Amino acid sequence: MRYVLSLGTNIGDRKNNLLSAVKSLELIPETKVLDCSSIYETEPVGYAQQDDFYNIALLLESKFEPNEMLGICMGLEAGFNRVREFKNGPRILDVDVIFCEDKKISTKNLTVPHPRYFERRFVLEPMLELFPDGEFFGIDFKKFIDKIDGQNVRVADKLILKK
Ligand code: PH2
Ligand code: MG
Ligand code: MG
Repeated sequence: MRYVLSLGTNIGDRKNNLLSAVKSLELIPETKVLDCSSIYETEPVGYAQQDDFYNIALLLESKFEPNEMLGICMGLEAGFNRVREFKNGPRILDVDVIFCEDKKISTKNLTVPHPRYFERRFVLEPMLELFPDGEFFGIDFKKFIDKIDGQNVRVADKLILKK
């Protein structure tokens, strides 16, 4: 199955946090990181009094079902000793499932597509770099970008991954 994940961090060595997270994902069996966006430095959304984030989008191919992928993402966060202080607050690593192909999932623990992806430039711009047509499995996500006011993002760096 093909997944789009969004990763974010605004505590510590942000680039290194992203790099270690991607490396950990590459170690998961029958899971491949097919593509990775540039690193975007992004204004915090939702709670402004915190440092800017580094965000990336990833395209993954995995045999795991969405609820298992959620477990993988949460396991990654736990590996960084992430502490959940408050909603939208600072975090050392956040790994969110944005899309699983064109599946729609709504359970207690998981909503796919991600319930707020369309109002977040820090999710959409890195995704647009991976899918320049602005769509994923027929989902037109590009149309949302123009509706977003503000939320500055800029390409800040790149992760070098071996193919
Ligand atoms: N994540 C949030 C809330 N706000 N803002 C930016 N720029 N980047 C994020 O990853 C982010 C956020 C909740 O997960
Ligand atoms: Mg999130
Ligand atoms: Mg999350």
